[in-house]
Amino acid sequence: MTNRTFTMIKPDGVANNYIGAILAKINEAGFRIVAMKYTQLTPERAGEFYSVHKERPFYNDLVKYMSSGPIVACILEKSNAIEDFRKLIGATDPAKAEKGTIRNLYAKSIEANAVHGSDSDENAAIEGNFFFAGTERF
Ligand code: 3AN
Repeated sequence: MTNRTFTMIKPDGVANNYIGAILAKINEAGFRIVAMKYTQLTPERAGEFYSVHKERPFYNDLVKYMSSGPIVACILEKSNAIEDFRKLIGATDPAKAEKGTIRNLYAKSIEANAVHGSDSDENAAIEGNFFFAGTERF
């Protein structure tokens, strides 16, 4: 266990001015921000990030959506980071996300669901490196 996870505030979270509110929730829940970047993905880079979903029917729309506006990418640190962060953000579909979770509070739809959270230590490392490898110490 690495005690790290990776998150992205997605284009809807940024466009709706929820960066501050979402980062506050993340800090209040005890996560430390290890690296952070405000940027916009090209369709090619978004496609690469979500390549595990290539065969899913929503892949093309997801790639279009994730490259439609700026995002905030962060590496976060806390004990039990992966599981605790998944709990903090709630279910993929905000209609099913538990009350008080980030997706319950700030997301509008299953696609525009405000935040991403890694699902394993292995993917957290891959996703963190996708944004930060070779650019800074983290
Ligand atoms: P999570 O982000 O909760 O780990 P995944 O990994 O199953 O969920 O899906 C990745 C992303 O794909 C979601 N965050 C969401 O934006 C999009 N997505 C997942 N399921 C659907 C769906 N049924 N329709 C449209 N978009 C979806």
